[in-house]
Amino acid sequence: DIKGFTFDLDGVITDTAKFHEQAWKQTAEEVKTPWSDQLAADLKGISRMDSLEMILKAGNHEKSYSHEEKVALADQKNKKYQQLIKQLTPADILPGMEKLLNDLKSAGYQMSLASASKNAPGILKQLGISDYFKGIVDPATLHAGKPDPEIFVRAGEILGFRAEEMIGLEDAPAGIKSIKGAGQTALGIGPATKTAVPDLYFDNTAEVSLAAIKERMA
Ligand code: B16
Ligand code: MG
Repeated sequence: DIKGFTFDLDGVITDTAKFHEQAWKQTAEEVKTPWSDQLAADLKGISRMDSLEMILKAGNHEKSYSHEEKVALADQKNKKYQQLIKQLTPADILPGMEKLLNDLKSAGYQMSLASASKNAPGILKQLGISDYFKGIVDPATLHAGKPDPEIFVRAGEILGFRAEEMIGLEDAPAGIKSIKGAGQTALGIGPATKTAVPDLYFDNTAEVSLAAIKERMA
């Protein structure tokens, strides 16, 4: 029996991807990496430092950046990002997601957050939905980011259920791999997740409801 849900944030609960993209684009310009939709898609769910490494690699830079320079570039990106997410309000919750959280809570399910974002606690606050979650994994304490299972294992530990009793929700292939590695049921949202073969699939957040999930699990 399903008892809990482990949620990704960006792309599942709210679309912060557009702000990440806007901020990373500036970094890419600065280090002269050509921007592409593929690069933007590959960065989804990937931690801040790993994202920077991918951008540097995509540019085939002759110059190698020192650790200090990388930290400075990542800090710069985060400042820009934090500036952009100041405008987030409850109206920015993706279609269907507040109803889902509400229905899950009413039905007695427990929820935790498995976001790679160090900005996640602030984002939940701005969206007005912090109280739905029993806890948030602190990504600063992880040894490896998505696709490693660790973050969803930890989100499961917050709830205290067995892996088979939990469903993880993700919009990125790296996240689906992480959920499956943790032994939870992987619910994929959007065509990009198909490459990682989610256990349950929905085209968009509006289609994800407790009723639809129950129907497909039956
Ligand atoms: P931060 P998620 C991820 O969020 C984003 O998809 C990814 O683009 C970002 O680099 C990562 O969080 C780290 O975010 O720089 O705020 O710590 O999809 O795991 O909710
Ligand atoms: Mg995501």
